[in-house]
Amino acid sequence: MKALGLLIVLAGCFRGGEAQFPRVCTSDSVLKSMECCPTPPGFPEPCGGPGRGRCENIPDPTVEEDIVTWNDAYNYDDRGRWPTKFFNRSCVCEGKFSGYDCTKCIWGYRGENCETKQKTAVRKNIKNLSSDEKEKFQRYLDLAKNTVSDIVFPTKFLGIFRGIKSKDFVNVSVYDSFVALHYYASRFTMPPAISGLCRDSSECFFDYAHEAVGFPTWHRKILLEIERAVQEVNSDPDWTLPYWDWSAAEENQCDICTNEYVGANDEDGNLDPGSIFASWWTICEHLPEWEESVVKFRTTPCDVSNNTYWHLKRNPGTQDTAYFGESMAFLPSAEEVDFAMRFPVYDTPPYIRYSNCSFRNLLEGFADTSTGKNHENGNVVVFGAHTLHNQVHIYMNGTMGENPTSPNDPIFFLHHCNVDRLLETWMRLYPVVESALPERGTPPGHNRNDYMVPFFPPRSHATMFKRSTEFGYDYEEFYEDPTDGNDMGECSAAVPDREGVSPEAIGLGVGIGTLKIMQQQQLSN
Ligand SMILES: *[C@@H]1O[C@H](CO)[C@@H](O)[C@H](O)[C@H]1NC(C)=O
Ligand SMILES: *[C@@H]1O[C@H](CO)[C@@H](O)[C@H](O)[C@H]1NC(C)=O
Ligand SMILES: *[C@@H]1O[C@H](CO)[C@@H](O)[C@H](O)[C@H]1NC(C)=O
Ligand SMILES: *[C@@H]1O[C@H](CO)[C@@H](O)[C@H](O)[C@H]1NC(C)=O
Ligand SMILES: CC(=O)N[C@H]1CO[C@H](CO)[C@@H](O)[C@@H]1O
Ligand SMILES: CC(=O)N[C@H]1CO[C@H](CO)[C@@H](O)[C@@H]1O
Ligand SMILES: [Cu+2]
Repeated sequence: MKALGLLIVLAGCFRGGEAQFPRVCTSDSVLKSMECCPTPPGFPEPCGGPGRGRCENIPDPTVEEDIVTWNDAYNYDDRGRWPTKFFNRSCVCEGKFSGYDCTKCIWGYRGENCETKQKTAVRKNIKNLSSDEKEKFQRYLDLAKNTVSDIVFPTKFLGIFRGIKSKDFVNVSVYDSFVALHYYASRFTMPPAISGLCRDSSECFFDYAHEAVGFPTWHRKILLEIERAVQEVNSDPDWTLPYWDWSAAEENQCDICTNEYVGANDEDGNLDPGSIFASWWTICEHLPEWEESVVKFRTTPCDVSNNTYWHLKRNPGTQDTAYFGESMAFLPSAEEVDFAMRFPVYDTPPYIRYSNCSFRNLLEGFADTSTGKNHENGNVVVFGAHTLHNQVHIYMNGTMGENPTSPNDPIFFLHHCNVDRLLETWMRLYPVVESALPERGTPPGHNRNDYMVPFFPPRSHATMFKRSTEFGYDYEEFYEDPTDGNDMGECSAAVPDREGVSPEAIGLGVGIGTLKIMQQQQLSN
């Protein structure tokens, strides 16, 4: 196994995009000041100065009534009221500039002054890549895996004690910075002393990227960030992340689990030495908190620089079906995707994994693709309870199966690129209005204007809820119009009239048709 010391350091060449935390902002004096407004190299002023960027106070968008409901999370968890536990000032860039010190361009623009609109980038089906492009995909990711990032991560929680120090932050590679980012956003359990305050188990953990309404927007952001990072590390601004259309895979089995793509594996789930990914280490796996508990909760961050112990595991199709259900031996089908696509309502209260008749919850995979409803029973895994996005993770039976650390496997980004393509398909079928995202009442970090944890400088979910072309990218192909079928399972009675209802007229953070569905739910409750 390689250690971080062996990483290729590109003489300070690589400069991260928008993630926690720029190394330059983790000196003791900067941490103490709570102001992360670096002066970019060659510029006289923080954030580049007039015309490029300025240092401003970070507003706290937290809805007060939510704090009452989720008090312990907002107060204990460092991620609550993100990022104000760490920084209260950051760069606000002007014009088309972006990044933590305003030295980058917003998506879709490039050039010295970021004024050149680039041609829309097209994310391709990985099965359609030329052999040259396939080789590049592997080589580019591998270089990102072996280059030090200028983004660092804390190995501690501030917790109720304050005062995190420079020495509590560690280096990671560019690729691993995205694993670490995802890990940091994922499920943390409250320590027993504090979890005593939770009303039920669903309130005793907090996940800023999953199991709630912010899942698609959060993952759209991480894809854009890693795509940009891979481009920069490899000096190829035209590279795009491919997607893997798992619903089109032959016999619903992994058709890219070969050395041509992400690597073949043996029967123990180890990658074939002929794959470049066989040499990849993984971080944050097999922590004691996971091994001890079926639900694999954790209470502490991990040392993301510790990369000497574990490597990738993948064993598609061999999942324990007695526990997870028969469907976990297969990838989700195109019919199931079509089913989800018929749901015009983006999300439904309470905007979590128990939401019924919600496009978001179907896509994320906590709703049954024949009924449209969640049918879990607390933390007990129910057969068939995991579909679409979740099913792909579990099916892989390995590193991908543990949600917090799943991005260790490069197939994660191909999978999520496809999930984003499904989101984009939905966005082209139904009106994309900000009011589809709830303004309040979600778990911490998932409201429309909440900042996505732990991206930095802060950026809300609402800013990601736009068509992909607004971010300068598009997909090679979309799903066919699924509106030709009309089966919506147990939600069918609520099939909305697609004509003539303006989402604005409905108001209250819901899209077309929601009103009827909500009325229907009230009737059936
Ligand atoms: C930001 O935090 C610093 C350090 O605690 C404090 O001195 C300063 O007043 C804060 N600024 C704002 C705008 O809250
Ligand atoms: C982290 O990486 C930077 C840049 O390569 C280096 O200057 C610094 O010494 C590293 N820190 C640690 C703790 O290894
Ligand atoms: C790295 O992680 C392994 C496995 O969890 C652990 O045994 C080891 O003590 C860790 N090393 C350090 C330096 O923390
Ligand atoms: C979702 O539907 C299931 C099955 O009908 C029901 O038990 C559950 O209470 C519903 N959940 C919500 C949040 O309404
Ligand atoms: C645009 C294009 O060539 N699309 C093809 C990509 O590969 C899939 C699956 O192999 C084909 O179905 C598409 O036609
Ligand atoms: C890594 C992993 O999840 N391995 C599991 C794969 O599936 C078998 C059962 O089919 C389990 O025993 C392994 O633990
Ligand atoms: Cu995720």
